Amino acid sequence: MTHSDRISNRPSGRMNGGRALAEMLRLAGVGPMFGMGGFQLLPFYDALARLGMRHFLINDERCGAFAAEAYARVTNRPGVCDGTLGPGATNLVTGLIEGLNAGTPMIALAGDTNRAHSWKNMTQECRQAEILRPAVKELIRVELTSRVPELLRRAFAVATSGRPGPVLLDVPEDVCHGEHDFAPEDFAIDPTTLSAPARRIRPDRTDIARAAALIGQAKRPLILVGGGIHLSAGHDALLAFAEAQSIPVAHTMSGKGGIACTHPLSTGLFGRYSRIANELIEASDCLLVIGCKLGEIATKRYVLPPQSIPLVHLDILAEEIGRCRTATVALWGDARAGIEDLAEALADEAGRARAARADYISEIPARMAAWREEAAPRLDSSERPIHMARLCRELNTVLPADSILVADGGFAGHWTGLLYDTKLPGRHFIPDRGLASIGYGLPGGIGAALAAPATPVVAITGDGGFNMMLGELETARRAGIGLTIIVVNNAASGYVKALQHAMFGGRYQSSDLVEMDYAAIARAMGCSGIRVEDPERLSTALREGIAERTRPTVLDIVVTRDPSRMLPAVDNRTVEIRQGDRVA
Ligand SMILES: Cc1ncc(C[n+]2csc(CCOP(=O)(O)OP(=O)(O)O)c2C)c(N)n1
Ligand SMILES: [Mg+2]
Repeated sequence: MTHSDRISNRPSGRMNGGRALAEMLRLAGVGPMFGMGGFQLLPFYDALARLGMRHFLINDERCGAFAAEAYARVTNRPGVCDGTLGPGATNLVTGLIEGLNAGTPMIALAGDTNRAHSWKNMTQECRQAEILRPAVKELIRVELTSRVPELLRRAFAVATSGRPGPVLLDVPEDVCHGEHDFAPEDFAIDPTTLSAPARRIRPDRTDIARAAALIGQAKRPLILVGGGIHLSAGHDALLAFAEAQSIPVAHTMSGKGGIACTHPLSTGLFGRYSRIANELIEASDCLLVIGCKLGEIATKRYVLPPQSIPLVHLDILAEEIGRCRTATVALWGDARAGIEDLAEALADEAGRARAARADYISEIPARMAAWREEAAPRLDSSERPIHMARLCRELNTVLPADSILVADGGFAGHWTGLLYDTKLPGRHFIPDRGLASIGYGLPGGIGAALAAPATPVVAITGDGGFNMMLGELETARRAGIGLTIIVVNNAASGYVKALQHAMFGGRYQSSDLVEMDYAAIARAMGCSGIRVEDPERLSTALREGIAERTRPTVLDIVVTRDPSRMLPAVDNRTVEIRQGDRVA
């Protein structure tokens, strides 16, 4: 339904708060929603049924929030999830904080107590608004049924404007069940607030001129791009600018896909794990940081980039600029708008800049080729159990260009962050780096698959993360989605075990998992399941998973059990462990 169809079809008359919530979400054209019911929000559920809106029961509200978060990353439209009073609401916390830290637009509904009985120890009652408030960009308490449309309008505006983020509507039972006489004009929504970025702010012109002067005179400028490029949908502007000025691009895990990893100007991941990007940072004479907080992983615990290198920092959140590294020039604004302004300011210089930097940019493919040669024994390894680098190589070869790879918080994300190559710009790699919880992979894959039904979606997760979320395989099967889930089966909480190996003399405590056959479990749950122990079988298994369009496929990949070889940093030889160091 188009927006104009929706607004010509406004409801009116007497209805309960739950119906008003659903009518507003229908007007906003939201995608599939995720939640688990309870008495407080049942009028909302009933309205969804009557209106024929898509809503998926999940088996843990945390997963509903993760799925909604991933849905939002694929579409830039707010993902919607809900939880009932008390435990339903508190289970949303982890997923909402992922969205808060990653800047993802989301709208969450939480049922709350009937105000006639609040604070009388109602069943499931707790101080949920206080628990949830710091987990969201804004918590809106809905005190009157009549205000439901107005406050949902606000929720969209807050979720998609400035730095996007989650908004929680806390809805008391009596507001949801209570009725009000609505007029058609009550149901209105600003179409500009339905996807991020709702509005664009441009950096100050004087600051743009200063930044342009700095970049213009640089011999070895380098762009460091973070997840903000996706939120701003600035991919075309970034590529045009990088090519016009001959400036290579390095990315964080969230910024992967700012430009395609396969582009000759892409220097890959920088920070804790790097192929060639960290050495290019060290050798740079001007850094342009775009939509990136320069957090712990991006800066290798705040040692990169060196203070001596001039740095231009473009970000939508003014207060993030300079938090971890002093900016020589601060550009406060939208990533795409800021890049466009820099491109314009430097347009007359472009020809001269390209000529001057020809040797510099020709280094990038050469360095990448040298890195590839050095990494070849790992990328091409035929060892059993399977080497993680070999798995990443197979993903690079088999996944079609438009695929989306959702990566879980542990090793799955770090290995693919370093070694997976997106072939197109855009959100083709989705790691949960907002809060880096394990367990995001499967529910995130569900959200991404529902957001892009025609696109191959692969979720990669550790066995520990998968154990946390096993119940959601039932959700994925019920939803009938052709999601491929790769379980990196190392029979361990591997990250913890690897650190215990490296730093505590191999005293392993609570880091082993029992050997499981996740493919057999998947089959028992009515999904497709393939266990892969031989690296030569990887590509066929991946192709089978991608070809299965109506039910999930679990690929149970048996990888190394040797804790000395689990960390990507060990394998790429950038790690130096000293007492007290955080190596991963
Ligand atoms: C909810 C949560 N608990 C704990 C951690 C810390 N942590 C990071 S990776 C990891 C190991 C997870 O094991 P698994 O999912 O099997 O991944 P592996 O490291 O073995 O690849 C842990 C416990 C976390 N990130 N999130
Ligand atoms: Mg594991």
